[in-house]
Amino acid sequence: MFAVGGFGTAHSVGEIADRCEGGGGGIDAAGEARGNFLEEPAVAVGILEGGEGAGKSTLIANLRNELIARGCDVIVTREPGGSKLGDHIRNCLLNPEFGISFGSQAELLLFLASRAQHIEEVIRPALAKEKVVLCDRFNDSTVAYQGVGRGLGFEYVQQLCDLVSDDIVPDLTFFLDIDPVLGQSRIERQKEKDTTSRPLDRLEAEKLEFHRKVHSAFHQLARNHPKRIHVIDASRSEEDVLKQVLKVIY
Ligand code: T5A
Repeated sequence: MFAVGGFGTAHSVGEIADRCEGGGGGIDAAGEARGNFLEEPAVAVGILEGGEGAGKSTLIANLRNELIARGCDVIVTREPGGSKLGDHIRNCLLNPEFGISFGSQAELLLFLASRAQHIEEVIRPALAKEKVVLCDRFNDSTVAYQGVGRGLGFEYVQQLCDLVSDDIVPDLTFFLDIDPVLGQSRIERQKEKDTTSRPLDRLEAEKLEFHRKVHSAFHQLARNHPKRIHVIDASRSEEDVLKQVLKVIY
């Protein structure tokens, strides 16, 4: 989750749960939603990170429903994208049919441009309205994919991310940990089932070696930020993945 209340202050997991359950909110033993969740002025943003096919989109939909059922005012957003400009940048970055090649530095700066706009247009206003923001990917993806996958440098990319995201500091991040081969096989299965689905995007189409580097970078990030980043075993069932995440939040 992103900073709650004053940005840039890291909040403990317990604090987020308290805030969400403050004022008697939450789900009681009979499964009923109780009272107002965010009684105190409090906002949180949860980040989901991980490799391809880890199940972020699936989890974010399930988590959103769960938080709404518990009385949270939730918005779901993603990167790259989340804003009109961001969606254009997303298309340019990921759509292989876009047909323009660019170097790693330009790729990095486009991801960061999308983030800057997303923060200004979506995240800050949502935080100001005391919403819970669930975001599919954020800074850690940039460090893992561009810093390590593309080889631009872990520290260098981390510093640029910090500059762009300024005082927006996640409280909680869930790294959906999955072996890249299993992630890839999920995507292939999905494509076999839905023949109208989009072709592999530019990053998905990278070689296994690239995805292995990205995967190990996420592990490095989790070791560097053990309080913020929670490693979730994403090879488990959808229900089990959601349970692991809820156990951290509540
Ligand atoms: N990127 C992004 C960068 O390089 N730098 C950056 O700074 C940022 C922000 C974004 C791409 O951009 C890169 C990373 C990415 O390559 P994206 O679409 O946002 O692209 O991210 P993807 O990882 O490509 O998203 P996917 O939709 O492919 O994967 P998800 O969301 O992780 O997985 P999901 O939920 O769609 O599930 C995939 C399949 O698996 C099944 C689902 O039903 C689906 O069929 N599934 C499960 N099966 C079994 N058990 C489970 N627990 C399952 N959960 C889901």
